[in-house]
Amino acid sequence: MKIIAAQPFDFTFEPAHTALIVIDMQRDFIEPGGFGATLGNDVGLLKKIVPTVARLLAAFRAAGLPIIHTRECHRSDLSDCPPAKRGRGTPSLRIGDPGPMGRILIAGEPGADIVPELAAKPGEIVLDKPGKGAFYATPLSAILAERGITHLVFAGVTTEVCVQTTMREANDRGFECLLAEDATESYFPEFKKAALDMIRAQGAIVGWTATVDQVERALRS
Ligand code: TIU
Repeated sequence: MKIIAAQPFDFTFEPAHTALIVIDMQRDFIEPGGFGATLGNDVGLLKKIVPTVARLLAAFRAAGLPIIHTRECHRSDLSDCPPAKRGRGTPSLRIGDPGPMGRILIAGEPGADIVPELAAKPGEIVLDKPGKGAFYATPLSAILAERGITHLVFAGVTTEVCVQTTMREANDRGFECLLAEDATESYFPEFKKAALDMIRAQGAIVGWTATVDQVERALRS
């Protein structure tokens, strides 16, 4: 057993049953001209966590633990994109429209790829998901069950949208969940703070939070 000095209290885990899930560190959310930018967001904030996420990936790789990368994207015929999602709001480009990094949020287009600094290594799982939560319409439950995973460490973007949705889905499915606070980011700093606060409130009602330093220290211990 290992222990992460987390909030609101220690997170105890067995490395053999623990995996890292890195959510949607894609060019479409992090680089100019992608999905995040079409929604009117300043993507610069998200770019800043790339080195921290890289450190967390390196720690899990060094420990030989499973790593799952997710990508929010849709089939090229948009058959898995609900019209309600595509039609929402007044973005500058809609899902499937051609943009500077290819068609917005479409699988196989350059924008849907993970930023090169965080690319998956051989043996790591890359999971495409049509929703905000990574359990919806994906084989994630089966992938985790096959490997006997009970504990999940989360990183990625954005904190209050895809990361929080996936963490809540995992919590309801019985996983013990910890979010790496400095390896996640939102376009809205106040939403990041609120999401972290609500995750660990009420005795870790959704899960724990800890810094990448704290996770690294536990993995090395
Ligand atoms: N817009 C926003 O904050 N997020 C998303 O649309 N997807 C993810 O969080 N990945």
